[in-house]
Amino acid sequence: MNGKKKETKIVIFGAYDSGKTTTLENLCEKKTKVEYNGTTVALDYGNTFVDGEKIHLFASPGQERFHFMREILSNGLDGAIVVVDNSKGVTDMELSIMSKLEAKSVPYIVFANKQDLATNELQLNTAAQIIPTTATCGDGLQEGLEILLGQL
Ligand SMILES: Nc1nc2c(ncn2[C@@H]2O[C@H](COP(=O)(O)OP(=O)(O)O)[C@@H](O)[C@H]2O)c(=O)[nH]1
Ligand SMILES: [Mg+2]
Repeated sequence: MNGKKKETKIVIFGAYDSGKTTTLENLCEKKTKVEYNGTTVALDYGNTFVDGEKIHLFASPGQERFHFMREILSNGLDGAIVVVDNSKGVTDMELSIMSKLEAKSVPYIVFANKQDLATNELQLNTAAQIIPTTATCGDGLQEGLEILLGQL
């Protein structure tokens, strides 16, 4: 131990348009986006402090062609948030990310986002907790992050 305070790396996964960038922007005070025509091309980054601990948040691009970027972002992550657009339901890509996280024993939480538009409760065959969120107004985000941090 070098006496430095621990810093935590959280990666936000999810399909294209599920609300990852909006989630990150609402959780963080300082942020950087790499976008082209309004969509994330490389990554979003932001950080925040929870109970004095610095939390680094990265959001990955959802499209399949950015698979390599998700791999890079996943190096050394402490925990993950999977943002699902619950007005559309879970995608195969999100199910595959959840099974990879489980295989690597990475703690994660699912944000059932766009709750303002959703008509059903998100049902998943997972031990992970599912938190209803509305990223555009911030509902559920901070609570969800704190629940995840409590599991690390
Ligand atoms: N109604 C509603 N729209 C949302 C919510 N979260 C995100 N959006 C919208 O969904 C679109 C995609 O969001 P974005 O964060 O860019 O998705 P990303 O591709 O996962 O980064 C944007 O138009 C957001 O304003 C939500 O909770 N409710
Ligand atoms: Mg984005």
